[in-house]
Amino acid sequence: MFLSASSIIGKEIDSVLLLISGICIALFAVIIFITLYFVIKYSRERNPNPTDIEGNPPLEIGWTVLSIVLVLFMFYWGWTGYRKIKTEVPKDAFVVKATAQQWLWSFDYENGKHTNVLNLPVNRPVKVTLNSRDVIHGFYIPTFRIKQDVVPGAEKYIWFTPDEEGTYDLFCTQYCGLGHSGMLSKAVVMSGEKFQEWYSGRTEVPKVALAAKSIEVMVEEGKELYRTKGCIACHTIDGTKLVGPSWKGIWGSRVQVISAGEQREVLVDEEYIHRSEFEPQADVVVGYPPVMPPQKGLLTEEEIKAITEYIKTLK
Ligand SMILES: [Cu+2]
Repeated sequence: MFLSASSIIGKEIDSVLLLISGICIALFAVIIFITLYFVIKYSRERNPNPTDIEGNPPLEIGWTVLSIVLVLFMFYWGWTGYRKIKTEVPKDAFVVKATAQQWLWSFDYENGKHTNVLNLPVNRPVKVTLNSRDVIHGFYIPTFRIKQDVVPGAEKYIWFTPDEEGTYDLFCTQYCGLGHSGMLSKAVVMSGEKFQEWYSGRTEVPKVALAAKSIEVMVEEGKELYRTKGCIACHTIDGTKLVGPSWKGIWGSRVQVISAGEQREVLVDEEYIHRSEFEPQADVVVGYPPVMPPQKGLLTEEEIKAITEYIKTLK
């Protein structure tokens, strides 16, 4: 029929919507039918002398009461679902802290895991607490049928139970600045075992192995980080200007930057890329706004190296 929901509450919301739409379509058909019937029955040809129609109390009371009951029934069904979303968070809900900032999402788990995609176990209630580092953002996962504004300084949350495994879109729904349309992420719903394996860290590459990584592996990782860490929202790889300069061909080039109010020329090398990640405001490329969020705490040294290797390949 249409794209079905992938959460328990989502399926309930869909059935309420379907029921209300069904009632509306049925009423519409009845009203149109009766209207046409009277237009024909009382046309001038069939009814040359206008008929004086008196009121009909039983009929009038009947449709008034019936309409009230119908509207209250729809309200009740919608209200109970809404109340569920807003209040009844199950005690055993899995808690994830989501942080929105211009222009990326990050997620913190109770055991210290930190990601840019929302990893979740299937069939377990999840409570996502919502925090903003800057402006108002909107947390929206269409397939779960949930949406909640993320307001700086306010404690907001949303909860749901994903009941189908898969990878789903996660959007920001409040216009939050130049990179808004690129503020995308994913919700990945996995089986309980698969999730536990990831959550307990058994699938992670041990730290010692990192030193031995080949350049090819690092380039691939950099490419992945470019998308998952939100770089893609502001930097293109095809030369197009976006909020920030394109990465195409910058490696080894000389760029004009503003450093502490003064213009100077710098070489794009490892040191410059590192500084641009951790202190983006230190050197701002001429012609671009100083809006990049510092990546300290969001990117590790290894990840910056991987991104640097990736940038080197963008000739
Ligand atoms: Cu946003």
